[in-house]
Amino acid sequence: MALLTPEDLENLSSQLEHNNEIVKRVTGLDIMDLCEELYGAQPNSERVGIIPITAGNGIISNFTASLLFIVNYFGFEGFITEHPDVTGYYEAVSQGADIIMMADDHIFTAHNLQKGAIVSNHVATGIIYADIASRFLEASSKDILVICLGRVGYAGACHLAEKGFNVYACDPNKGFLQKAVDELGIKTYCSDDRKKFSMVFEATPNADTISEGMIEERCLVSTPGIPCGLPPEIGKKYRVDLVMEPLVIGVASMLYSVLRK
Ligand code: 2YH
Repeated sequence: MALLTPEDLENLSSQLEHNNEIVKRVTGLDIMDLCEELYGAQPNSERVGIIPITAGNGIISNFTASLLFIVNYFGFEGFITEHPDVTGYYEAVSQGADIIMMADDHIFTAHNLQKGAIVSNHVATGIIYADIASRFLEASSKDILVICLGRVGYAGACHLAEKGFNVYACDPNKGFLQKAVDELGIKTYCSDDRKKFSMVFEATPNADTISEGMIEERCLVSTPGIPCGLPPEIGKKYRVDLVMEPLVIGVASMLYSVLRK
């Protein structure tokens, strides 16, 4: 997954509002209710310590402030540590954090120190975006397309297979595809099949991964990918409902995910 940029994090609040409306319209649940249902848990005054991390490419301006906004929006208490890195970790735990959130260039994690639950942003993001796609009220069948089986896509495909959906997947990496076929029992999607989907979970970091041949009119595309895999002209022509947002939905999934063991 690409490193977030400060520009990705602009207008987080309006992006959240916009996506919340779409999620509610297409699934019947808003993001908060969907998280509660997905994980069977609710926040109970947990304190979230958010630690800036300087490793690798270093601090992304707005990143920890955006996390604090999200933590508060979903009803958790939160604070950003004054110091980064190990000193920040010591500070967070000393100040009574129940949940630690921090990210370097490779992993963004939430760790519930009370419950011993830990999750990566890749897995939590995959699960929630796949789950949103699978809840499409207007779905024409239980067939669902997963585009890309990297860390995000695989986690989502696994969740969908466990939920009993007919999961079809494509990935240019044949090894990834075979692994998912063997481990999850999913089917490979081939454009020659001329099969079209009403539910699509797109998990690539690339633009233009969705073509006309893949989708039904008025389908739902759920994607955390930056840039968006759905070309705008196809989205318009097929009147696609698009759920796509850079941070909030994945972080909500992380927070609720670590509320249970
Ligand atoms: O954006 C990222 C990475 N792509 C990992 C995310 C995995 N989905 N990391 C954010 C780095 C934040 C920085 N270290 C900070 O400001 O603390």
